[in-house]
Amino acid sequence: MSNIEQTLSIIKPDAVERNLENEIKQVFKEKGFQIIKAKKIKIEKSEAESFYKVHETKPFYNDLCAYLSSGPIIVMVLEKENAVLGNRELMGATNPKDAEDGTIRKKYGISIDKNSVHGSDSIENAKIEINFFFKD
Ligand code: IDP
Ligand code: MG
Repeated sequence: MSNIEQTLSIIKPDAVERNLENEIKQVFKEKGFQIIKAKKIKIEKSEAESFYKVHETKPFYNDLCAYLSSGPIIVMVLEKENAVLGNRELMGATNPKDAEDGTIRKKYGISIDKNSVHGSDSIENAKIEINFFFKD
């Protein structure tokens, strides 16, 4: 049975700054993801705070929001069979040090905060996050 899903992916400021946009998009395409929508934007800190609201009680929340709003990012809607989990697997562990070979964070991530990509963690959150950046 086909189970086509969409998920939200973000290429974070550390990767955009290193001109990795096209290289990372190519990784997604090679793994069978269709890039349905993509735009380069810079968000305000208040928007990052809203996007990452689930983390508001964490000690790293302020730094995280400052970071995501520190420079241009690429927000994308990716589509594929089981896209949400597939993207999480392709991204690798949150801390690049723990990420497996072949994952985006292993290859491009610099540190736990500068880990190059964001990906939705559930189908429910994918819908919320896609709507956050792409309200048509
Ligand atoms: P995820 O991006 O793998 O889903 P989350 O736990 O949702 O990881 O955390 C969101 C983002 O917050 C991470 O991608 C990372 O950049 C940052 N982060 C998570 N844990 C820490 C931490 O312990 N210190 C600093 N930054 C963190
Ligand atoms: Mg997360």
